[in-house]
Amino acid sequence: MFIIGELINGMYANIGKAIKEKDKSVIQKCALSQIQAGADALDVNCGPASKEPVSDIKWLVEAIQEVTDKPLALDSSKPKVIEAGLKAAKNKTIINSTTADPEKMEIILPLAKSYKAKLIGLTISAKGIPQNKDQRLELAAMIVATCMDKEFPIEDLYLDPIVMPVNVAQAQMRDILESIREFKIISDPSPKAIIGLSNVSQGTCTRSLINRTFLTMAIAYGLDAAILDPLDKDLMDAGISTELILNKHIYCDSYLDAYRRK
Ligand code: THG
Repeated sequence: MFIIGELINGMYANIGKAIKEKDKSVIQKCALSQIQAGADALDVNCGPASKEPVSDIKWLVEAIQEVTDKPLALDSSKPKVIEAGLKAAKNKTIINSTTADPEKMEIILPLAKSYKAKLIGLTISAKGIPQNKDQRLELAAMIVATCMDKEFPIEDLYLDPIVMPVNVAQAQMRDILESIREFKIISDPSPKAIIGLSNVSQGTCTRSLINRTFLTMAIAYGLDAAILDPLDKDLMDAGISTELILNKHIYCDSYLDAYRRK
């Protein structure tokens, strides 16, 4: 499982404040603690309150790069913000994200290609978030077809079914899980599947439990990557144990320690 740490997001009060006050040490500590906990990459999102997201993302990328070479997932709906992040980044990047809209893909795909970035494609269109599996798969197929047409490597494409909070969309959880499985058979080579995990538990009072239950299920349905809170140790342990049971790691009595030391 490829883990993208979600905590460098201006939506969190401490990060929003650090961005505003240009306090590098808060960001750098947050980066290092997520990596220490097992993150393979870091999501970078200026948050809804940022008034200057183009300069803020540049500042964030530069601050993070002073302490780590891990890949950065540049998280913005604005192509100009993503481009500023790509320009500032010295290491691997993941564009988070494009939608299935042709106009959006027209702008994002050339950026992904010229910066050799991986790409997250959200199954969302101008009509909004899909309400069932068929709508998700239709948008996923559109994204895959456009990538093929524009010669973007499908192995570098991560499809995201858009996880909704279980307390407002309980009837959609099964569709989301089945979408993950079916994304993988859209084409050969296959696109990968990713989710923003914490969305599932927003507004609930048992967040950690719901997060790790959903992660376990999503991995069983073929999930390749997740944006999540790597500081949640029970969550990380659930992910490692699920992969063990699916025969993705060799077993020993101390497999959790052994996995972390890798
Ligand atoms: N898919 C993709 N990218 C994404 C998402 C996705 N990026 C953003 C988001 N969803 C994933 N990241 C988070 C980060 C935080 C939370 C949820 C998802 C979260 N935050 C607390 C809340 O809203 O309750 C904030 C707590 C606080 O303010 O301290 O839940 O789906 N591709």
